[in-house]
Amino acid sequence: MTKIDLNQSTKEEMSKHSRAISSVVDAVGDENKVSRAIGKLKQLQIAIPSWALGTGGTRFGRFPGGGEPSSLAQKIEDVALLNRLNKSSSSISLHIPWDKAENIEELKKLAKSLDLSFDAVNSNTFQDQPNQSYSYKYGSLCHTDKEVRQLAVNHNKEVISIGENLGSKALTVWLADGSIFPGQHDFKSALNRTLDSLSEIYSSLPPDWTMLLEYKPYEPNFYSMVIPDWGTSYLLVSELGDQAKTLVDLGHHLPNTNIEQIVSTLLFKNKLGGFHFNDSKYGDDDITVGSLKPYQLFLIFCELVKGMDDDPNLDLSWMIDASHNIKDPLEDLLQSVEAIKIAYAQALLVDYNELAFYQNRNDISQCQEILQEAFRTDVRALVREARLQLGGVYDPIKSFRENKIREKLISERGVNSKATGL
Ligand code: AFD
Ligand code: MN
Ligand code: MN
Repeated sequence: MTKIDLNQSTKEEMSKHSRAISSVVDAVGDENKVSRAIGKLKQLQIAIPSWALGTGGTRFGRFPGGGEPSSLAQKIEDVALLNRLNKSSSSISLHIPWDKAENIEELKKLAKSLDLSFDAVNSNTFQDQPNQSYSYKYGSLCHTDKEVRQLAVNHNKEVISIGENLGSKALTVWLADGSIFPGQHDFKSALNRTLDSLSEIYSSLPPDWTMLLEYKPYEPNFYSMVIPDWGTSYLLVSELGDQAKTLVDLGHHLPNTNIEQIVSTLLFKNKLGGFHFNDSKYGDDDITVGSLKPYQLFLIFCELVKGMDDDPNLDLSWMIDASHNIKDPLEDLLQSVEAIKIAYAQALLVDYNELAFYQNRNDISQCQEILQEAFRTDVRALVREARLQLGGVYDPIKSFRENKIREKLISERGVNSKATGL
């Protein structure tokens, strides 16, 4: 593993930081509220997707940088590096079979030695694996052939048992199933077969597990997806039972969809399972969280803070799902975690009783004033204070660069395969 001795925060940094904290306290006008927010920020840990530690690429090409991980051990080590910097990434979400490993017991020891745990495990029935007995070309859990559906069900059951061995407590199911042409699918029978397959998977869930069911309006199918929207996911997870919940992937909505309202509706029925955080302009762009729509992210967190206030036992899966093409994957992930924490910190500043007071009076301007006052408060010092209290660094990106972590990874692992094109 790459040996990194992190520089400590400088005196200048620390004096700047204490000035910044005092200005937030002045802006908020309530020191207790600020320290409560810092306490909650320390608790929020974001799972890092194993598939985002290297360059993802698109169907038009992949331009990998250097030193990217080429084994699950190296992916675990990369998450540990992130967590040493930000102390907010203490778990990894695996993708099976990409992350299947012979030496799993060794990897469990490695993760434990690095204080990392395993979050949700993701199944993969959107690709055919070598020597696969049946093809997923025309779908998996929805397929017209029972043998294909059974293969996909068995794969999900295998993923659950791998996850159990790792201490994971959730299975994420995202289906690429759908149709490209009108007439290809009978919508109702495809949905019914999918529910039937999911029920068999659900029946093998350990009692303390959750099935997280994603939805997506298009891609890789372009005319219809079997689970295209939150309503279909909600319909399915409601049929399956209490251990099935909907997973909201921010990039899985058509442009201008009101995601914060979906989050609130799912919370209303206790069917919000968690998130795949990312950002996007038009489609499932999987780019850095908060890089385009920070206000949307803040509004989502406002619903979450209200939801957590209503139900202190609300237990969600907080995960990133991103694919990096032109930025350093580790820098991108550091920025994404920071953006999530900033949105959370801003949402913690809103006085929801005051907001309700003005909502009940239909004083819409004042409602907006309350929200935008919080959104316009620079809370980075709170996020930094929470990180420093946990033993993280003053500035993760700066520290990543000053300590030449990428250069060290390149010298240890070499420059990865050349850029690929069509
Ligand atoms: C793709 C899918 C979906 C899934 C992820 C990991 O759109 O978001 O969760 O891959 O399998 O982004
Ligand atoms: Mn996703
Ligand atoms: Mn996606």
